[in-house]
Amino acid sequence: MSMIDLNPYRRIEDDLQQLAQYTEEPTRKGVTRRLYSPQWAAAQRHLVQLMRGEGLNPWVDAVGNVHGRIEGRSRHTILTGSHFDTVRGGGAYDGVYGVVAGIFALSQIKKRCRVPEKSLEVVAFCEEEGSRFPMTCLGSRAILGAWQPEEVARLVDDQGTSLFEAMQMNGLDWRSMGEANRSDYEAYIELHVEQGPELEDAQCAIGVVSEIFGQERWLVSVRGDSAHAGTTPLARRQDALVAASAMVLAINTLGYRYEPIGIATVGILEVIHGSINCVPGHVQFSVDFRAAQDSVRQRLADEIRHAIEDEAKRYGVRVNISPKTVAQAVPMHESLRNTIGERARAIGLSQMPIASRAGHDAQIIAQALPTAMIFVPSAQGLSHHPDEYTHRQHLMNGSVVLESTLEKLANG
Ligand code: HGY
Ligand code: MN
Ligand code: MN
Ligand code: MN
Repeated sequence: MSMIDLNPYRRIEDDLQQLAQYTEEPTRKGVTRRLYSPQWAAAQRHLVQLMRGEGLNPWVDAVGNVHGRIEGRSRHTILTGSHFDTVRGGGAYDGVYGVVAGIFALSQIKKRCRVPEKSLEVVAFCEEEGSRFPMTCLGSRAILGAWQPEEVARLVDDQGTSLFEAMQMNGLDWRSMGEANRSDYEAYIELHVEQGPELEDAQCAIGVVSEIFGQERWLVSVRGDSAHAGTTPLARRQDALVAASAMVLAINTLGYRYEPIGIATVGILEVIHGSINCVPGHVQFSVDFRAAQDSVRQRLADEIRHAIEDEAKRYGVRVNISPKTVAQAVPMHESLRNTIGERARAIGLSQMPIASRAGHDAQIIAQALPTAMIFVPSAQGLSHHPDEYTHRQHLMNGSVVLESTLEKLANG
């Protein structure tokens, strides 16, 4: 590292702190920036300014992704970037680190070699988390044309606002969504915080992602019978919450059984019209489950479904399972992985292969283009958490490896 002047890279952390101020819940710790909210729109404008300041001629596409570009001798384009939405109460690094570092990498390359052989582009994807509408990776799906109009037309948030209405409020027209689709991309490199503890535990600077776990999200509705909390004998109840609790525990037991090749989580559980003196009659909960291979995810899905149905029978309640989203497991591109590994080695950084248990835009893009990911350590493995943190040195390390990889891919 000693040969590289890292001083200019320090601003990446400052930029991330500035972006963290665009949050829907300013009184709550952490960052909440869901798709098409006013704070999302403010962050989008900030990113446009940032790219403009670096001479990357930014533009916003038909779904709200922000792009910046260096025109090379050829139109063939190497793409980098990540997303700038967050989960509720998320951190300041997940997603937007890859965007800011990508902008910075392009600006450095532009200063050094005015016209690269291939074009370079950075994209800030509008949405990856699925934290407002029940769909993930809208931004990356849109640039690949990998979305179904019927599916997108049905999306509604928990306030009853449709995706199309939310787009309209941001000056976007869903009828033009197809225009975000591009065919000049040749490869995609995404830099991201690890979001887990492996790199920190191994004291390793750079993770070269080997594969991304596939994941599925379900919504489960449990219907029993609401009743009086004082007068209804326990044995006569059809308590939807007690049944759902048994289901949650069964899903957790399956998670333990599949770890480390699979994992399962209930993240939302809600008593519909619950009240303190009523036996709960209707409960809804989410299931998020993931696996390294699609065949394993399929097996896990069957077992979760069985467990839910078994508990429903035991407690005399009815269940309805609606699958919401699926993303397939994907390996990362071997020669791109090698290039990242070589660049990290040349810079003198330690590295290791690592599987991603988190979902990423790279997971969608890998289905169409050679794709790879670079990870840097997350303090205590925390992510989707207000205390998500990556040390400035790690932020700089990842940026240098990204920049070096992009330059290599653009110039050969
Ligand atoms: O949920 C995920 O894996 C990702 O962080 N969106
Ligand atoms: Mn992310
Ligand atoms: Mn995330
Ligand atoms: Mn069974």
